[in-house]
Amino acid sequence: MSKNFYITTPIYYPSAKPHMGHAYSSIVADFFARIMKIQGFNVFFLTGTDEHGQKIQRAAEKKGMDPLSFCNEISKTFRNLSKTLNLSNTDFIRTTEPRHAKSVTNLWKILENKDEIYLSKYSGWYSVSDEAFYSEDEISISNGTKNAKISGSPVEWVEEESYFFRLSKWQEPLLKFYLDNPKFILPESRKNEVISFVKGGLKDLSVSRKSFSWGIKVPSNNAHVIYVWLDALTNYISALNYPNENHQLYKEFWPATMHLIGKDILRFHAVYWPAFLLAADISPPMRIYSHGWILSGEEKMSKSKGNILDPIEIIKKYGLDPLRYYLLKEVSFGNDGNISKEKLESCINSDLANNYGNLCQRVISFIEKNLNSLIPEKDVFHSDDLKVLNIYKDNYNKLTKDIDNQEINSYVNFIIDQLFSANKYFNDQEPWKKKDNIKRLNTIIYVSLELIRKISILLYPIIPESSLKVLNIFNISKDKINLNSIVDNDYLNSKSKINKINILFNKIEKND
Ligand code: ME8
Repeated sequence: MSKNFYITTPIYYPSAKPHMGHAYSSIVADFFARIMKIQGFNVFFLTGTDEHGQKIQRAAEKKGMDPLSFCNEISKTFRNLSKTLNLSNTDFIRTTEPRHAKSVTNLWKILENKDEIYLSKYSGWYSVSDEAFYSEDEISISNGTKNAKISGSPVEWVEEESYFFRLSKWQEPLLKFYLDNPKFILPESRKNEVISFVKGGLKDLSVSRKSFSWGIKVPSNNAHVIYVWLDALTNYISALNYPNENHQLYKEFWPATMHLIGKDILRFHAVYWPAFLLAADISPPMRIYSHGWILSGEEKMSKSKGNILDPIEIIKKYGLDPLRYYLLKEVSFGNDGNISKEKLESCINSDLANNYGNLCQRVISFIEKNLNSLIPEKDVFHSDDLKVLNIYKDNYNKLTKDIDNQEINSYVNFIIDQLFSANKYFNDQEPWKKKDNIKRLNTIIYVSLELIRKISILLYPIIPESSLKVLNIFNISKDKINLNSIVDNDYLNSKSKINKINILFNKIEKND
């Protein structure tokens, strides 16, 4: 298996400020980037902003700004959000950068030279909000307005000269590609959705617009701008220096291991993107994972619906790691999830403060009081010790399989079970009653420390800042974290001093 891992988030439209849905995709991608990193993978993690198209042009006009100044401003809020979310991204791409334009123009030329693109006329429905073309049967009428059934966004009639990509020609090759690569689209339910869409017949796709100018020009005909989705999808290779296919980044990281996206943009990623790439003789990515929506009440949270939750406000009130933990634990990955203050507070109080925080505090303060802050020397392990310690080794393969299959909830549940079992172990073993049997007392404390170390490593991709605070008591820094070390039962050096730790999570009082 290749030791390179390339993960991407969608590049977000800077038509308005980021919201919880964007934060969710980015946090999940960061989880995968970090967990692969601590398995020794060479990780490239890309995020960014998608800045061309009619939607952005209109949003800028509304503000009385030129599109680039408008994008400069809002793209910055997305870049700042990446920092606020503590993302470990390697790069942040903007589609208004020259490196990207070069890549898109090159891909266009290849497609045109291969006769995959031809000039004709488009007449049909277009949603500016989705930046998508819809056929008559994909439209419904409600309250006198015509909307796209799939997203509910309004559509308008467009009639203009346009270049077309021969998508229809790729129907059979795509179906074969899905068959040959059964895990290309996950979860399974989404794969079936895509396959039936493609089986339903593909029409050639309009890939240029003439009625506005904010975009990358068609190289052979400057009256046209390249369709924003063909432009945007190419970001995944422009960040690797495509068209320079000999560039180290391109050689190491393409095809991408996983494009993580929301289910709203599945068709673009699972149908159009592999078709463009196959047509240009470029390998498609290995996986498209399309997660569900973060709902506000029963509805999708979105800018156009005006029901957005501001991640910055939540982080200010509760802290980043609690939000990360909450989103990764409580949203059933792949499905829609509701976000509620009550559930977030219960995660903080029960799991983080009571379960993890307490375990660390109790064991550490016991060592400070009784063992001069030194990691004790262990004696032979009893069966009670081995039972709690070996579970990590016994489940290691299952855990890495969960990760490879994006079974986030199963991974988190394993950690929660181990937190309970570590707390129970400490309670049941009662080290405070073993002061006349120092060898046993030392062993119990050594085991408890090993459990804290193992759990903190597993928690690192979820709550990196808090986990590092705990690992710091053993002088384990970020670069030294290795997932595989959770199988060791005697990793810690006896006699070395443990560092101090402050309270990790404050409990939320009911009337806060
Ligand atoms: O579609 N719940 O950008 P976008 C969960 N520029 N995730 C959500 C969400 C919600 N309520 N709302 C948004 C675009 N997202 C294009 C992408 S990629 C080449 C171009 C997340 O700003 C989710 O990942 O509308 C969704 O797919 C993405 O943000 C859409 O972001």
